[in-house]
Amino acid sequence: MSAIDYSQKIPNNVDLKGDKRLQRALERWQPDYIQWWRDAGPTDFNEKDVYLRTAVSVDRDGWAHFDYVKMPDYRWGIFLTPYEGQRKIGFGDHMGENAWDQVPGEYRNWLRRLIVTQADTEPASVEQQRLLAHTAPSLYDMRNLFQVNVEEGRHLWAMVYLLHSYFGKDGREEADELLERRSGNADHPRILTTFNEPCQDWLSFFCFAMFTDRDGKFQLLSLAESGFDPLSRTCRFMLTEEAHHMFVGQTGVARVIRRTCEVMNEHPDACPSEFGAIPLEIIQKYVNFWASSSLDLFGAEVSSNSANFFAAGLKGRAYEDKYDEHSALDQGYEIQRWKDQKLVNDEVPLRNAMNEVLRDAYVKDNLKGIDFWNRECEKAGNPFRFTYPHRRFNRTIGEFAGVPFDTEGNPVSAATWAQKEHEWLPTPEDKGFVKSLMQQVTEPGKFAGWISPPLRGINGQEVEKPYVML
Ligand code: BYC
Ligand code: FE
Ligand code: FE
Repeated sequence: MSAIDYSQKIPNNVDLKGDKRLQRALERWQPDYIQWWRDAGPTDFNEKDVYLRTAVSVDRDGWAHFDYVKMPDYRWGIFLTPYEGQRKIGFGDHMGENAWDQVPGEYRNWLRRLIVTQADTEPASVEQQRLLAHTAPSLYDMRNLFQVNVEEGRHLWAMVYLLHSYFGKDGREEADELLERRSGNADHPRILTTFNEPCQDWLSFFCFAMFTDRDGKFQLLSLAESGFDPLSRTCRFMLTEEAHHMFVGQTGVARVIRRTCEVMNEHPDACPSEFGAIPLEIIQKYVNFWASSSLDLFGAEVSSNSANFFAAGLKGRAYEDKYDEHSALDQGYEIQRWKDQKLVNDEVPLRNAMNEVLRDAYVKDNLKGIDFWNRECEKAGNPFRFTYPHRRFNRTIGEFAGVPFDTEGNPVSAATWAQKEHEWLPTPEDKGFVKSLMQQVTEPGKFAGWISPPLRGINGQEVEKPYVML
């Protein structure tokens, strides 16, 4: 294991001090990053002590250190999983060749674009979540929000390290622009759709962490296969942090469901909204929105970009080792397309379907989370069951973009869509109601009335711990 050098301004296990030019470039970027954090990150909590996990090594069992820290003092560092001898490229046209320690000239632009797109999502999510602490349902939840935020900040660092180290002047320019785009800004938006959507209440935040951070998991898995070794090793370490983000999402929604079921059992003849809980139908609509928006993040079903990335060995499939064959040549993939107002089956070359292959794996992973939520209903004796919307529902990217489908994937007329939309997606009234419940709770161990407490605290601590010192 390579040691983390904490005496440096930028904690790292990449021997930054051995490369003075790079170190200086990153040290010049650092104050701009902190300024961005103060301008666009969590507002008004920068002077508070927060019980946070910091990555201090890449040791499987001891990588995290928990302590109180003020967020701007968080030690955002650069950690790659250790070099484990010469890796071989595991797929595509360069299968079996040595993985690259430098960027191959012919793939420079594609690789930069992939890294910039990945990087852009990280600060975007922090921007989307910047006001949420003001309405946190507990100190436990506020701390989890900040944990996710600082780690997304670290993921930005991870990508900026690659841009600065391997892409010269244009890499440095891209790194600067990452601090200039803003989520939802009409003139200067973030790159991908979902990262420009407002995320202004905690039900949205939990759905985002469940569905959108899970896109992160799958994109990182596919980039972890990359023939560009520094990217692969960076993504591998990012994945260790990502698990907690999805935990926050999945258990967050589960706790909302548990609370609603409890209220419904206490008041079987009333709408739970009368008692300050969120009706299960509204939760389902939020699920429909964030799930469908996040499905767009995999790109078009048929994509020559994805074929090029795979052929070049830049972006593989999640868990590429599990496949028997790694060239993906001379193979087809069965997909559905929307042609002449009809759904038709079509077989496309497998390499062109790589976005869809990754989306398949992602959908499967989400279904486990839906089952987890339905167990909450079952335990409470509530007959309601959550569903995952069909991948054709409410899409804005790819084959089904802009075409009306119901949540089960059946094509519907524009008139039916207009009539039913309010049953499928949150209405302004739903959002208004959810917003009306969002009141900050700051007493340690206390929780807002619309959400149950978690089963346990963070890092073996009690739920009552003052996770944020206000
Ligand atoms: N929004 O050939 P296609 C995370 C564009 S999340 C807007 O299908 P491709 C995180 C596309 O760029 C993980 N535009 O595209 C989560 C292309 O543009 P050009 C983020 C979109 O390239 C929570 C055009 O449409 N990581 O880490 O095969 C919190 C044609 O489409 C969208 C990555 O995304 C969209 N949704 O696939 C914090 C990994 N979809 O060339 C963090 C890196 C497509 O015509 N990115 N377009 O200008 C990629 O691998 C690919 O860029 C994509 C797109 C899979 C996103
Ligand atoms: Fe991330
Ligand atoms: Fe994340």
